Amino acid sequence: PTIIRRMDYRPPDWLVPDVTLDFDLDPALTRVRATLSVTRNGDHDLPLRLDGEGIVPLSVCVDGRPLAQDEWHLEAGALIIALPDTAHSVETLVELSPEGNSKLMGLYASGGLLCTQCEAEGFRRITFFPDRPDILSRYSVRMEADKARFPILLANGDPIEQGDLPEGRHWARWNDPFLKPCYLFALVAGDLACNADRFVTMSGREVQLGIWVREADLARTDHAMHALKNSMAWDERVYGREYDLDVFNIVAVADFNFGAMENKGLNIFNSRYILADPETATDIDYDGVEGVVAHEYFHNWSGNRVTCRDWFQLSLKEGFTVFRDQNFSADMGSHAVKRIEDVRILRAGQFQEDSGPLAHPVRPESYMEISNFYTATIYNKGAELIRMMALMLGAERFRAGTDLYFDRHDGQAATCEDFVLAMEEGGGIDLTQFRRWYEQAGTPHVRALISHDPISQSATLTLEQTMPPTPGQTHKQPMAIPLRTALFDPATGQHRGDELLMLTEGKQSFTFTGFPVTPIPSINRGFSAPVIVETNRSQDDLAFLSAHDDDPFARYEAMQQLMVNVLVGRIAGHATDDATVIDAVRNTITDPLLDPAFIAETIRLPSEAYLGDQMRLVDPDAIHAARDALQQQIGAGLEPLWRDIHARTKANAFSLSPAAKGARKLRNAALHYLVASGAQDGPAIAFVQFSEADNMTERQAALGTLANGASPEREAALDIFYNRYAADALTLDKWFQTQAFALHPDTVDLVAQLSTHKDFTLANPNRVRSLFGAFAGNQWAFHHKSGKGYRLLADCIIALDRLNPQTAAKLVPPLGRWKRFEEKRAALMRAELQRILAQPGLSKDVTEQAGKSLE
Ligand code: HT7
Ligand code: ZN
Repeated sequence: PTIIRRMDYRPPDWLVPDVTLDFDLDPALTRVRATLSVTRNGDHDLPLRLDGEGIVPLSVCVDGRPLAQDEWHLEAGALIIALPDTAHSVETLVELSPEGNSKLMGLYASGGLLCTQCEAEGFRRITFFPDRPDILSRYSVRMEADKARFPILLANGDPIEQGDLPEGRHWARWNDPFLKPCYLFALVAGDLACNADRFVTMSGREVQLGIWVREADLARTDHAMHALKNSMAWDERVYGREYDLDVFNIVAVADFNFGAMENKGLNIFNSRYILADPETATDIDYDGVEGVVAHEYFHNWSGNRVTCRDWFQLSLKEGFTVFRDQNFSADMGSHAVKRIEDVRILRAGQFQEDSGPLAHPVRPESYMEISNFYTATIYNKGAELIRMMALMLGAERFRAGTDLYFDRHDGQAATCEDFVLAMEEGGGIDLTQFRRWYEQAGTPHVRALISHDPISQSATLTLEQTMPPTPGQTHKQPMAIPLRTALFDPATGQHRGDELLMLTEGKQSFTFTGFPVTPIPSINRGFSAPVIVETNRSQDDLAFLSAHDDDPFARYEAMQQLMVNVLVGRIAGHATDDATVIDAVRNTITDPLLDPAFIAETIRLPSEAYLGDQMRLVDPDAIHAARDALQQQIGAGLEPLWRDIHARTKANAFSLSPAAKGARKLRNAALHYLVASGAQDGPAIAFVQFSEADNMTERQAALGTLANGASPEREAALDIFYNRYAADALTLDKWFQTQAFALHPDTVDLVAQLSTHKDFTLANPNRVRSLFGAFAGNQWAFHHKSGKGYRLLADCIIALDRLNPQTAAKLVPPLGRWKRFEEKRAALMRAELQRILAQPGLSKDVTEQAGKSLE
């Protein structure tokens, strides 16, 4: 397959100012007639090239004249036409089979609906078009379909006209007045019910809001609607950005390759990020709905009004939009807890990516298949880059920078460099060195050493940065790293203020006077930079910070580091000071001033995967044993407290208030430790919670706790859960996921059995992710020393690749971590990657991921 390089970017040869699309919709056979006004861009005589994939033209007309067969040809799927003048009208006709489209890209059928997914390169599967994000066009769309099966016809922009046709058919026309790239095109046809509402913008315009779902799901859409209205108000308040069309529609579909899609005026969602009620959705699901609704809405400015010049600039819209949705969610709930959650996600996904064979810069230099670059690096690390710029600038200057960016590039396809320039000019800052964050892959390590001179009563903090090599980048330049720091006086428990230290050189020292004793440094407060900090702080220092740090993230971090040190020590066979950890947990859970949600986050043991990331060679069995033992000790050591917390956090009735959510989180953590303690009645208590809960947050947590063990309650609860929810796909996903995630010695065999269960299907990406995505994230089970786990995942990838290469490719990275495992496991993992690569007809998506994973 061809490699696309950033440096090869050239402006388009032809532009397409106007597009008219005519769809004759039918699941088996849809006809698409496209009329493009094309204009020559610059002085050249190059032909018009319209991308196409899996389509052939039934007819081609130029300026109304049908072309003969020798007046056009196909080249790697693209339609090539030589055109004499500077402006023409080009019309093509193609036929598609939406119900035969298992890739879920282009126009496809899902649960009786017809819908589209065009980002990144799906539009070329619908019609011939220059499928690149720097072609901005005005669209007019006419749809025609059977009225009984598809009573609702939606597209981008505003509805213009509609009418009935003979033989039970009907039609509708939608026009989108805004220039947009074709990846934002969308249509939906189906039998849908609407949760309708309205929003009045800051300039007084009324917008009709609609969330469209199957009739039976209507009652589960209120949270999404609430999130949408909050997002609209937040973007006005925080960024001064107002919505611009008369309607904003969201449609939920069951089969979707991703979370959601920000098509102009017609967002299409994976139903898992729209539907929520207490019976079936956990608090995490509710937060997911809120965050993704906001994310897609915020794209209207960061992505749609200002889009990307090419796909190397993907983080321009994704990193910025994640940063915006993270801040929105923090404003809607707890800033401290949201930051902890976001950092946990970053470390689990992005840090791991950055240290493996698939590491790439936030602005990549090359790709084979762009779908493989919708990564944690582009999204989450990209958001951290924006966060660092916002921190260095301060709120007001950051806003001046974003105002300049939006105003300057409205209606354009821009680059990451354009964003940085706007920050520099609008915010008044020099970001020359900071730009390396876009260029260099890998997570910087910062070694921080505190020393003290009693004579001058000064403390010196020496910071040293190193960047590990990553594929194609062996030598790195020092980064500009903003580190929020405070130095605590151990006697008073106070510090003199938070300072922003800029580490810009390989090694730098910062001296602070007026310290009669060695202070305890609190570094990277708020996780101000996405780096790995290594310090010479003792367990006592960490325990001190876990009790006194006034920065919630740093306080959480101190507790986590305390736990990591004990666990890593145990795994290495050292004697460890477990009492310090147990005391620190006791102090935290008995502190009446702390938010219960924060307590629950802080006392959680680091995951097995995170512990693996701390080791050069991962030993999954030793990690599991050490973590399990510490969990048991914390459980047993504080058993009366867990019982007390579990009892007192029981609510009378369900509420989504932050206090109620925090109580549930802490209650579940307490249950977890109580069961881990080995208390005889642990499983029975979990079973009662499972049976009596009036919400999925408590029910699924109890099920997960039971699934880790071997009690009779385990099977009973799994059976009850299945029988209760077998008919609800999103909830049944939880049944698969809970079992695949279970820290149970038989998980690998159970996942093999579940993959042949009658409710398992490769056709639905949510179901695949709930079983195989969860399993591949279960370090102990997946890395079973027999290699069974690797074979199971590889079998799934091979089978899925024939149906849905994009989703198959997302499952490859766990196999690429072989360098971090002992030779026997590493060889088994490599063998599976080689087996995958040897499959005839393997997709570009999986070829790229598996090929790179072997390097
Ligand atoms: N911008 C959207 C990306 C997306 C996507 C990418 C590849 C294949 C299918 C897809 N569906 C949606 C989602 C977002 O970041 O908002
Ligand atoms: Zn996005």
